[in-house]
Amino acid sequence: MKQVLTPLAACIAATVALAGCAGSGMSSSSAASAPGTSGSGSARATATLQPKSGTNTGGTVNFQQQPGGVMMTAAISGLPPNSVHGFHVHEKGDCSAPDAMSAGGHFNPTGKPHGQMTMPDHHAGDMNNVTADANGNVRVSMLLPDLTVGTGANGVIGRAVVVHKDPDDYKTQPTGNAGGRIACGVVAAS
Ligand SMILES: [Cu+2]
Repeated sequence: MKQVLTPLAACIAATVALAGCAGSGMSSSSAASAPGTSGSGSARATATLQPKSGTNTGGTVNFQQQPGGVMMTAAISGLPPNSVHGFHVHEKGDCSAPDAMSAGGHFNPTGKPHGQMTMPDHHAGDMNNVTADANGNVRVSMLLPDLTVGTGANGVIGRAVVVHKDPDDYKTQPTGNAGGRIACGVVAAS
């Protein structure tokens, strides 16, 4: 199982209207911009997903500031084959609980109802469901328009990324009825 994302693959997935990929390179450049600032074209953050609720689910989630929002790229492993899972940014950067309930609810700085990213009303931390392949792996990128890579009001740094046991129905309030929390990772500047 590969858990290492290639920047090239992320850029291919993110080709739409993005000029930043050309400069993303293969090296980390955290010194180039102060972590925690928002709006920087190069601000990045990462969450390492840890297994929760007795699962073997893990992975890595990267965030990079782009002109239209935050490009999120995830590599997740250890899921049941072909399974679908709710996937959100949660408000508290605390994955300490065995069931990850310590991460709190969905990150919702603007007080919106829960929904799908494409719907007018949704939490800033609402992301689309992720679907595992036949080997139980996920590789996906999404542009998250309501977030920044920073520590401000809409910032992902200091939040948590949660993978749920079940699919998000995009309508049940405020959780999407996505079931238990099977992996969790705290988002830190990178
Ligand atoms: Cu969630």
